[in-house]
Amino acid sequence: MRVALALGSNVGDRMNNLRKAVQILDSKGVHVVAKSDIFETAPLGEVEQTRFLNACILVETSMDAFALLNLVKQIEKDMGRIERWRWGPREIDIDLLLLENGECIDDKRLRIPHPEMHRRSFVLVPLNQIAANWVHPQLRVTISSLVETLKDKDKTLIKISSL
Ligand code: PH2
Ligand code: MG
Ligand code: MG
Repeated sequence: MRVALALGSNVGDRMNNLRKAVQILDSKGVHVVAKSDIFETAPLGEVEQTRFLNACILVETSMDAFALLNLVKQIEKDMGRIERWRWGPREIDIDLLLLENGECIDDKRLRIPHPEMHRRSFVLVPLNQIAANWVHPQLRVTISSLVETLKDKDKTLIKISSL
């Protein structure tokens, strides 16, 4: 199964946090097959907080989506993420976005496609670098056409580095 994941960090060494998450996933047998660039993005949420670094990756795994969810939650914890408020600062956030086969999941622990992904430039812009022709199974449009729907000012994220 191929899965698109979003990575975000705005606490500590943000770039190192993103890279470490990729390394740990790879070491756990979740094969990273594509990586976007790293972008610096304005925080979405109610309170003032540090700017995020965001990126997306595609992984190939034999795990099902729930096993992968358990793994990413464990990695977040092992990397020192502590519970704060919703949309608050985080050392590392790893979100399941889309399954390549178009499967949808609507569970209280996991919703795929990620319910906010189509509105978030910090997800769509990096994802468009590595999965432009993946289709959002509910909206029935490609990632590249979702990027088109963003306002111009949101499309221009600051590219920091490769992942
Ligand atoms: N994640 C959030 C809330 N706000 N803002 C940016 N720029 N990047 C994120 O990854 C992010 C956010 C909750 O997951
Ligand atoms: Mg998130
Ligand atoms: Mg999350």
